[in-house]
Amino acid sequence: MKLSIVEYPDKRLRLKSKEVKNFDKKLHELLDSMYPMMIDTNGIGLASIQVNHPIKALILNIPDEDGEQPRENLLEIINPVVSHCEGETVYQEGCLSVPKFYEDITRYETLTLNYQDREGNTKTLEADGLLSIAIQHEMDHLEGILFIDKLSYARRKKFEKEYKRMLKERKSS
Ligand code: Y12
Ligand code: CO
Repeated sequence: MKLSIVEYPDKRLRLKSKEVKNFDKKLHELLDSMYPMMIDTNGIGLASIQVNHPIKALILNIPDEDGEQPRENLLEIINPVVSHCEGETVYQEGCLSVPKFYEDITRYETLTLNYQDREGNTKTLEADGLLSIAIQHEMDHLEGILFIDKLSYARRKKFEKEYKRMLKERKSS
């Protein structure tokens, strides 16, 4: 399946993703195509809405202590629901749909996640650190929310100005 990343300010990123009901070949093909796309673009997380498939599916591959992302560490998360979260943490986030921008964002420190795997099996995961942050970032995508929406008014204004300039430069080069 050929995929490309949908980038801000594309309105398709604002759609609310639909629950996955069929755990079929089509879903597996999508997940299988998202993985190389994420790795080739140096990503650690990708929601299917970012490749123009607004369903509640996301993948994560948090780098290990050597900075490697072996495929066996890949998490495929379908229909996620956070059942518990606590604490607060700040991390400089980036997003494949908002290229070249990184901003400090406050998130819950730890969470408990209920989700389904690609076969529809129910799973529970306790997450902290980067995994917890990445889950929250990707789950926001499922609601049409981007990390830049969490910036202060002044920071967002600055971002919009810089982003516009970046797009213009990219177009002319
Ligand atoms: C912590 C914070 C945010 C997340 C969400 C997942 N974010 C990413 O995977 C971001 C990837 C990313 C990759 C980039 O590199 C390339 O595109 C080659 C990048 O650089 C540029 O746009 C130039 C920006 C972001 C998880 C955990
Ligand atoms: Co993102």
